[in-house]
Amino acid sequence: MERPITIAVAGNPNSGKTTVFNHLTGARQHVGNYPGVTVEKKEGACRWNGRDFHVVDLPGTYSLTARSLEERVARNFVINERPDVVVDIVDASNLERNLYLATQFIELGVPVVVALNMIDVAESQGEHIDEELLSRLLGVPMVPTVATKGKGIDALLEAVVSLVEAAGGPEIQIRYGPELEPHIEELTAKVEASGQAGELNPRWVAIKLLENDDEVNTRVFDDGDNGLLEQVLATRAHIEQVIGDDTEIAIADRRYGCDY
Ligand code: BGO
Repeated sequence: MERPITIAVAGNPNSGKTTVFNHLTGARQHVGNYPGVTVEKKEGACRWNGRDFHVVDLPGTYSLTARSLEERVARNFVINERPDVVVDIVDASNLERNLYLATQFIELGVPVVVALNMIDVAESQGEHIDEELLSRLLGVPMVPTVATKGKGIDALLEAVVSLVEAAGGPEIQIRYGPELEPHIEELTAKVEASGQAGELNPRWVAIKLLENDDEVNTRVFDDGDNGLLEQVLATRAHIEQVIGDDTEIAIADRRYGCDY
């Protein structure tokens, strides 16, 4: 028998995540806590088109910077439990803000399907979203949904199954423009050579080090001095001097797709 496909349902608060989760799992769900923390963990199951799915509802987050408990829980689940697919529920009527989280899953290198939820709201505001173009630009499947009506949920599961069968992660890399890219690439090579990334994507680790991410700092630097720390500090200082902004802000701005 084929093993169930594990889906982690992610998204900004109020994107319709719970509505999608309920549609997928119906009454087949139970509530517990993520290990060691008082963050509620909803899990459920569904069967569709002859396949079984294990569905985990991640805490609603705007980002994966691991600054809040919810972000840490969502990020660690994806990194440590390695769900087959992250289904990122995006509020299509508030696309720019919601795609910020999607870019971070893409950067993590995990298989992602984006649900363009609340497409009814976007359309009622006169917006037309070209999901094929958006899908090509971000390198991940995009499925329009109206979760309250169950519209697009079958197509969402179909996209999940296709992705699992193709065993594919995102096809593109989020790029950070000519000022930051050379530094990210140089640091990525150093992270790779150091062997400190473990099973993580070295480019993701390099970006997180530049962002001064506490958890990644601990993971990489607690093993003693491996030469990376000096490089990270020097790169950060250089970026701040050239761009005139904090490195973390410079990275976030470019992730939002400002024109650089
Ligand atoms: C209320 N379309 C529309 N129009 N609404 C949607 C869609 C969609 O595709 N998907 C979800 N909603 P959650 P998080 C509500 O609860 O799933 C609505 O935080 C109300 N409640 O019904 O909770 C959904 O889990 C009173 O709306 O989001 C919900 O991500 C009046 O979006 C809201 C109006 O969905 C958030 C709406 C008492």
